[in-house]
Amino acid sequence: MTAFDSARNQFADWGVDVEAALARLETIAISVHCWQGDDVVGFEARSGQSGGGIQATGNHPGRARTPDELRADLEFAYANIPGAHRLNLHAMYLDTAKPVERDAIEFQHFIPWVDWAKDQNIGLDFNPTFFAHAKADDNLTLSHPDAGIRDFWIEHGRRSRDIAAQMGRALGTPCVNNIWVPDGYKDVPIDRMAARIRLEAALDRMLAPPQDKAHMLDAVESKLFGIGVEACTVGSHEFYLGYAIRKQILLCLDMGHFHPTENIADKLSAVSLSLDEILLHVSRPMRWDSDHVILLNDDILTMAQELVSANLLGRTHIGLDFFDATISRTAAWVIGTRNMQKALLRALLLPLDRLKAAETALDHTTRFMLTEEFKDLPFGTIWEEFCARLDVPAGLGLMKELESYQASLGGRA
Ligand code: RNT
Ligand code: ZN
Repeated sequence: MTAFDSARNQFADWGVDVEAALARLETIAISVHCWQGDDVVGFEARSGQSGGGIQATGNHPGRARTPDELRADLEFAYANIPGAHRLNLHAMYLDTAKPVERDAIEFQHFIPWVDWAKDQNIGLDFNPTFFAHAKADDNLTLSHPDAGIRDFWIEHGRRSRDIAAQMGRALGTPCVNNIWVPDGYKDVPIDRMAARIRLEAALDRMLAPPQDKAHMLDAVESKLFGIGVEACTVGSHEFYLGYAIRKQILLCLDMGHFHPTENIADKLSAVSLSLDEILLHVSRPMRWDSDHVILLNDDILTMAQELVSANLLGRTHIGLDFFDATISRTAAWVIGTRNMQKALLRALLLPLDRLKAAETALDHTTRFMLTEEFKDLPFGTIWEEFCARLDVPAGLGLMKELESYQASLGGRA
């Protein structure tokens, strides 16, 4: 009997169907964020600094400097992540010979990405870029008091929605277009209401042109605070929760965008009662929205458990949002994405029916015994089998791959 057979039997003893869990896991596409590959710099002429409170720290060698380098790194990453996944692109990653202003971007500027995605058989997601730009230097974009600046960003957002729709149509899978703006105030504002009314009106205009949900889905992402906007974030959680419900669009929950002791997993069942679909930015805040690479820790495990237990996988888009420039960027992508998958696998391998029955019967002792005894089961053996079946390395073999790829990037300045 192989180690896998014996592990499968152990799970079966608890009433858990390992094959069903593996089959389900294989269908879950994670949207891998392009910006971990180059420290959120992008391919516009002005780049170099992200702005808007977003900052990657570190100077590890091998940052992708061109779209071709980024695509090569992504190909390597996908080859070491089991299953088929997606790419989450930002507008600032356009692939053009000449610079193009944000209010002039078009689908044609992203065609190399779309062709590549077709070739790789992956879906694309998209984001307008409302930071790292002279017109965002006040940390105000869609809520700026200057109507000209608001118009500029509304145009950028509308074009991004068009581009997303064309990406979705070209690839045959809806492209989630996520709107995050850095808007806020460093010090205590007098007129929060005016800023929020401006943001709402700008969003209304941006979202007014109809788009086909078969091709693109609108999402809005809230935030608690950022560097330089400590006193007030215009697009707060309450602002966007209400907005997303009223507009019947997706709400994006970023794990770094809440008070550090809030449990983001707990929010899924609550918001899903009022929303059709959810977008997640899976991240790891440390003391603040620091965007550390996700570990296989309790926060991620609880998130995955809620997605499975509340039956939300079918209407949740799982995106990643972290960036660490102190370690190999490709290793960050691969290990981070695999951690999300491992968390989902662990959730899919739980004896949820028994746990739910115990809870319904107020038998909290059984619930407690089950969750704790279950932690000793051989999850790692099942994960290794998943990797082997999908032809990607695990353990020492994976480390060797990651190290030699990183070593091959030595020529990049
Ligand atoms: C910023 C938001 C946002 C960005 C990306 C790059 O705090 O989390 O999602 O990280 O758009
Ligand atoms: Zn985010």
